[in-house]
Amino acid sequence: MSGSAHMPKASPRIEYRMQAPDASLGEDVLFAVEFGLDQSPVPPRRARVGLKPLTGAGLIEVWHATGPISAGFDGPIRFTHDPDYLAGAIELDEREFGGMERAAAIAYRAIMSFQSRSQHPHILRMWNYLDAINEGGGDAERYRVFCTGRKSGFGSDLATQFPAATAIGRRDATGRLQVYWLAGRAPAQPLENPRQMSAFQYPRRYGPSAPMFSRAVQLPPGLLLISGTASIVGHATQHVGDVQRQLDEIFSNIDSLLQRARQNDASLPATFSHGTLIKAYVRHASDASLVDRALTARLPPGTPYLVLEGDVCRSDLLVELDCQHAAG
Ligand code: 3EB
Repeated sequence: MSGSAHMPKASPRIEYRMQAPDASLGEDVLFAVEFGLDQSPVPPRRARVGLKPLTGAGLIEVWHATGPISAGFDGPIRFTHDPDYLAGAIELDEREFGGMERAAAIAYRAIMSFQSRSQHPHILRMWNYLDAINEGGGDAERYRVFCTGRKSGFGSDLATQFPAATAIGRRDATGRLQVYWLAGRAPAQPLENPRQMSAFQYPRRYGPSAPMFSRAVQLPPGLLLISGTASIVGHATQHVGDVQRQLDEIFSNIDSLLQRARQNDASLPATFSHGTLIKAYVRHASDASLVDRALTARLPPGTPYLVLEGDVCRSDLLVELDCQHAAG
């Protein structure tokens, strides 16, 4: 853990805000993420996730800055930072790198090299969006190939101090690998879920290279960034073919992580609250209304959330949830 000299003054404040895509961002914004199939150029300080919003169209995810921001480039990486945090993004066309494995390895090697030279060296949370994630059988499945490239690009520096992460598939036949991330001047506390095997220890049957991520990272005080969470207990998929039960299992998994995190930080609410940001990914658009009902029942009235049409990394998983849980 960091000494107090390195503790950030504030956790990054993240919100979902309804905003026209062409409206400019204030100087108090570190980075923003928009969602949709729009093809127009992406303005600076932004990423666009090419998944269709089934609920929450027009919401953008705003990462507020903790102080003055500055922006730059490092090879294929673009970044902005404030005194405490850094937002980075890289997008590679797999076809220029001879396929998924090498594209992922090169992207992650670039990220690790950049981060090791950065004033904000600690990677906290990463999002990965790739084309046709479930294409290919067995170990040739593109998600597994991505995991191999990512693991090789990560190298051995992180040991088990992995960031929280998400990996979701688009269906746009672009061959575009998109990674964006949040890093900090100070490290966060990685957390594992008592109900789930650590992903980086998954058995061989799920692929030759385990997915290198932590179930959550905790940024005291008052912020928990939870990885994409699916209907997995131990290492096994639960409730194949039943989206309602998969969703209930996900809520149990998230609840378990919240209770685990509250042992370290009692300021975190025990249940979903106004500081909870949920991003749901559904494989089938026809499941969105079921997810809507479940989320509106659990979130305080009026809390914005997103349901995106996206493919989960095991073909038997129908739904996955990203969750950022903040106090206050
Ligand atoms: C799982 O728990 C479901 O490869 O970065 C969730 C979050 C999942 C992140 C990743 C994968 C990733 O294994 C899949």
